[in-house]
Amino acid sequence: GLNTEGKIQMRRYYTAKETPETIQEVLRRPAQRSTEKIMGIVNPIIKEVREGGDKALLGYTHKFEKATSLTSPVLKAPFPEHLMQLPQETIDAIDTSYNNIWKFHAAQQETKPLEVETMPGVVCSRFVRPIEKVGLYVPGGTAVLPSTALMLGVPAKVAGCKSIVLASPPRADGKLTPEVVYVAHKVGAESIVLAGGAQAVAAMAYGTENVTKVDKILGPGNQFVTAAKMIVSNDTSANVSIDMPAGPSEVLVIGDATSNPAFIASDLLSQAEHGVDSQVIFIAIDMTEAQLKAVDDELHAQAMALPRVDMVRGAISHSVTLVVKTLEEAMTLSNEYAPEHLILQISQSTLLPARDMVTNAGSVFIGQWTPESVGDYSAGVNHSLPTYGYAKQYSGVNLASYVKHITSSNLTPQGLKNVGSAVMRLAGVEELEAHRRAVEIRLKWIEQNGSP
Ligand code: HSO
Ligand code: ZN
Repeated sequence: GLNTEGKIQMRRYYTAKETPETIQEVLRRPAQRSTEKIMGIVNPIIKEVREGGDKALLGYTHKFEKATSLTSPVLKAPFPEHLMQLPQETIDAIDTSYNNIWKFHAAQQETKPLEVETMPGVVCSRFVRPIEKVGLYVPGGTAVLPSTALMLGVPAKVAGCKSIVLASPPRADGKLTPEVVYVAHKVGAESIVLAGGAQAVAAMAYGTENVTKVDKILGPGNQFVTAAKMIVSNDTSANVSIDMPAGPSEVLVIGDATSNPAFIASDLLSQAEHGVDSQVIFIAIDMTEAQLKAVDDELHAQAMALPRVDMVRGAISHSVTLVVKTLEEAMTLSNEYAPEHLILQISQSTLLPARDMVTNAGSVFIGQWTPESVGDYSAGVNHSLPTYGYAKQYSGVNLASYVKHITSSNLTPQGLKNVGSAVMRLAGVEELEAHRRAVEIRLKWIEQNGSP
């Protein structure tokens, strides 16, 4: 249960002493609130915003954000200077992060179209085009997240999206944190939707008088935001897609006898402070009782000194330490868990072999000098990552999240001769006679007139 006063400590299991079923059970993510209940709340909100437009959207912002002085739900670029007044140190930090994120995502660009001649005269190619309009959801709630605005906005700009719409719930005074406005300005956002939750998602999916309807919605959020993203992406009349399902943040740290206990504890806590439903896992490879205790002691001592110790208590109450014998065993467990973040703090010579053994993870942090925080803010990698085991099938947000790949084919008469018989045969098998004849009519033409 929730550890409200005593020692802040993770439960510890020794895999050699437990059944695989028990280990699987302790690695289960905390249950999410039932989707049916959430859908019951979210569906009417979506309907209201879809039908009532700006007025309905503003109504929800007055109600949920208590921002009753707000008179328009949208702020259009250029954003007024006074809304992004910041200390120079903050500007510098945002600029440094912006530049690194830009470099890493720009390097993901495919510069020339892929072209393959599959048979003589049959040329297939693939080229990239940006998604025209994207909606970026930046959560409010217990923390202000300009870093999320960067992680979503910079690749959108690199990709060349024409319209970037940013949505974020305003404070009770109706304003957005100036850091987020500054980032919106830097990435060239055309507008900021001053709303949060399902209502913001609905506004971007269907459009309102002042909110631009977008083609894709990206960004993390609470269960209401996630449910809304799922609903609108399933509504063909909205014609909108989403990045991925999102759940609470999580980290899995792998350590061994060479790790620094204080560093390990600090990484576990940096994820645990995100929220009471976050989960952190520590896998210890062949560590002694004294070393395990050192990590526990550090975790408690560092946690007690944190402003968000209450969040940490909640997260740690459903977090565990697993003690294993080998790196192979640690990697097997990690791959099965498929963590959003995987931190490797193991002996230098095993770091790269371990990375090569990763099959499922959102983002990997290698070595003791690489805390997850650097990736959360400034290293250049994206922090919008698959959670809740979805790292098994989803990538984190990256440049490809903002583009479509379009293919083309281009045949010569000889190409059609080369591939035509296969097409006609298969069209025959499928009894789609018009398909077959579209080839036949051309081959006959060539036969009669000769190759042009
Ligand atoms: N660790 C979070 C991202 C974040 N951290 C934002 C700090 N700010 C994603 O799992
Ligand atoms: Zn974080």
